[in-house]
Amino acid sequence: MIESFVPQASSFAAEIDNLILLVTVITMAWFVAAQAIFFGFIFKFREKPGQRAMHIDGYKPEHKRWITYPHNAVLVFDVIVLVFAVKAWNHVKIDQPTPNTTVQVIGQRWAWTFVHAGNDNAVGTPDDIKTADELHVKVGDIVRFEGTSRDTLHSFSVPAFRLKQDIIPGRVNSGWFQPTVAGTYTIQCTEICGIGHGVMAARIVVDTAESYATWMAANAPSGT
Ligand SMILES: [Cu+2]
Repeated sequence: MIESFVPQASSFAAEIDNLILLVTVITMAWFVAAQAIFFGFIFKFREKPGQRAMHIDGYKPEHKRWITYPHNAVLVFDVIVLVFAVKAWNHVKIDQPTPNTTVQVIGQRWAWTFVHAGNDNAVGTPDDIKTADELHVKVGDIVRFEGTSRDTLHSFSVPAFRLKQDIIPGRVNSGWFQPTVAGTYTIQCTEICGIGHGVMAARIVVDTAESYATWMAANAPSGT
């Protein structure tokens, strides 16, 4: 359903969408039920000839039950959401699978710069490839990212991957993703970081193995 608006292009995108869908369905069902009962009672117990509208203060046990029973049911649904949320959190944020490559994501007002690992798959070596506002990764690779900021709070977000990570000055905020569909997707800063925040967009190109090799060769620093 959500994928008809934003494509699912990472290994954990479907899990995040299912979680959003679960929360939406549960809250919608309760909203509709609560409103139906609310307006149904207003209509049924309204003042009409031979019947006065009643003032109910909610202190009698038979009235209070209308709050306590649904409240307990909502708590049960809370626990159900929590189980799936913790599962997704562990999968996406806590477990860090062994990466195929690493990339540095650097936020500054108001652009993203990236340091690609190059052929040795390690950053901080002479074959690193530095780019501004364009990140290249290979489809199927598990990519570890290390996010740093040169100035203020930013947030690295790739909607098609259902990925969002705050980038905090003075820290390295790391994470991972595995792109599953080749294509070009939007990167957005999702933390209000100043007057240019709205234009702090970049793109991520998910290359096929061949186009990734071509890009790496074309952009390799001279002498490596
Ligand atoms: Cu920003």
